[in-house]
Amino acid sequence: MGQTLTEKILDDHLVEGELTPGEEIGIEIDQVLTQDTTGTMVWLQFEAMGLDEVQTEIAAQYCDHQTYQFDFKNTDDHRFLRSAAGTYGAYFSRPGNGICHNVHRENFAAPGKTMLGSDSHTPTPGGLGELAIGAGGIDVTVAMGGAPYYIEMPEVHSVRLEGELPEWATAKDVILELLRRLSVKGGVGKVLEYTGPGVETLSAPERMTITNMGTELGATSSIFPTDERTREYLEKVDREEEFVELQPDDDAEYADEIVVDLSDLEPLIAEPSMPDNVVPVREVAGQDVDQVMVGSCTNGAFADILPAAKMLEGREVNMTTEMIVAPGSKQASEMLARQGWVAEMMAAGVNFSEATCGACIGIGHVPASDSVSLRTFNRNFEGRSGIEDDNVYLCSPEVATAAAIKGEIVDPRDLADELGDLEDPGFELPEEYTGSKTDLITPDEAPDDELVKGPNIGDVPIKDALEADIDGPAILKMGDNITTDHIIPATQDILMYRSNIDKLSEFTLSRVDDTFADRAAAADGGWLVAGENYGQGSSREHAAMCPMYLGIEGVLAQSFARIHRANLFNFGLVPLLIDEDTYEQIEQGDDIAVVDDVHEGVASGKEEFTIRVNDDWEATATLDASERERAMLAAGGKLAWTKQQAEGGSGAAPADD
Ligand code: MIC
Ligand code: SF4
Repeated sequence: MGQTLTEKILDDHLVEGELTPGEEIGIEIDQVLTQDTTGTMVWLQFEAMGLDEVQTEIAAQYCDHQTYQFDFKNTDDHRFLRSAAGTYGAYFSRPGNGICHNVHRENFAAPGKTMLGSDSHTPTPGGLGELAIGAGGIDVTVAMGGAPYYIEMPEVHSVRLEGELPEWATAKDVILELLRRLSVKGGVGKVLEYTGPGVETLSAPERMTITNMGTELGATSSIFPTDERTREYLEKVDREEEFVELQPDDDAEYADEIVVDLSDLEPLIAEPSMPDNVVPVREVAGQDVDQVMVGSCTNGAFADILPAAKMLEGREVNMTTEMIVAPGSKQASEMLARQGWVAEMMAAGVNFSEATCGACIGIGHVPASDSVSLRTFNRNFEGRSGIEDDNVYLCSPEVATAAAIKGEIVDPRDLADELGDLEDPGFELPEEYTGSKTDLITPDEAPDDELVKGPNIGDVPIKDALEADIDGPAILKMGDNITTDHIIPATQDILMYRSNIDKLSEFTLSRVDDTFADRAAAADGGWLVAGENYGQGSSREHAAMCPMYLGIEGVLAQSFARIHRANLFNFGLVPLLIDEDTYEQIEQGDDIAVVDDVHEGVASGKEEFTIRVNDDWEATATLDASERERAMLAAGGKLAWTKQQAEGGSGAAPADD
């Protein structure tokens, strides 16, 4: 039987297991990526594991999420990260050089490689045929130490693209259409592999908008085959020699297929406050818009900003709307500046931002109260923009710019009719990517060879081994689709404590219930209870680490998002699945005891545990876990397990060896 492209790359990197969906496989990782807000923990864990040198072909540390450095704590984090990259042998991308996914694709992403990154949008280079997966920091640490990455073999689904995008429809509309059809849970447990004749109509940056936002579907990864369009991009970034032609076999078998006819697409928009609330732009036209932002790792590339610049040539941003452009990389800023587009946009009324994540997580450009913001980003979870009850819409740069011109949401096709001289700017790649490399420090030229830790850099918390009994209150009951932005928000006031778990944990779940952290710390253990897709969104392991630090012992949920589920195992919290009836019956404050010996059950492979609620009724809760996950959980988490293994004689090597 023929292989899918995903299977080919996995086969090439397989060190353990078989490529059967649902089975655990171990794969070799070629590249790792980490960023400032997850990276400090990655390197502290690298140090705690006694590892002394990066083992992957490429490891790159980016400083991108909080580059304004409002507080010495962020600057200290960046200083620590530079020292860690130098000490252990990683590339270091200085604050302001750009968003990790953008800088990585410009400099390192290559067809056929595998990558693990401590950021959920790591799959972006899937648009260049790289199989890239987002993970919690400690998984990245271990992979960087040279050990395989273990993952449940995903199902490979084909997204067959047919036809060609009509005027004013863009790559963003392709992924919004998939979100409309499949929802934020639709990709869980799957790799989405793009196939069909429509593929060749999309350039590599357009493909990367799609693979980037596959994360919002919950997909493990998204990938395109490689072809002349891939070669074209690699040539333009001066890495043509890294081109490899990669296609699935003609008789490859996919678990399922979804067909998208590109020629049927029209400008789409995700309404507040979930990326899958997608409707045609025309349905919400006429809505006043206070703020427009073009940028982020989804639509912040040079070729994404160029259409906005062209649309604004000789025009002005509406008086009642503020427009901000935040390029995804300094290279994009530099090229736009050298070609005169920055001046053109400024003259039209645009404010320019540093190449940073910033506003995407509520750092800078926070919308006004009771206002509407249109963004070309990938997430619009409630409150993420930095203000509660926000109204953030997600759309393409073309739709965003049309709104900036008109001052209200408008389908760009209608605006073109109205203005008479507005043309679809199309999607154009530069002749070559010419930005300077000054801000990317190679391991060879690193100025540091020892760690520099400011006062805000704390220790990595380690949990004790799992106990026999778990008996405690349901400290918080939540609904479906709780995001990691609910669990540990990433706004500036909170983000600056990412390296200081003692302080960070005070903010745990504050967006759901601001009494939670105090109540959890006061209780002697307890549970979190949630509906479907608990922990969707980011890869931040702090969303598991902080509840653990506050004494939470387990999470009862109807289902878990992939990365967060792994993070719960990594930090020793027992993730148990419950059915809808049990979820409905449990009330916040109920006392929940596991009847069985939890430690013994976890270690011995037991799947069904009995929970007794208020000493009154019982239900079954399921632990769906591999042997490796069980061993880790029983030990108290990945770090405790790794240390145990090292003490047991396997040396300083990561336990996954
Ligand atoms: C996000 O988009 O939510 C983030 C901020 O990039 C996170 C990483 C983090 O929380 O540090 C992600 O996507 O993993
Ligand atoms: Fe940065 Fe936003 Fe992309 Fe996350 S989604 S990496 S915060 S730009």
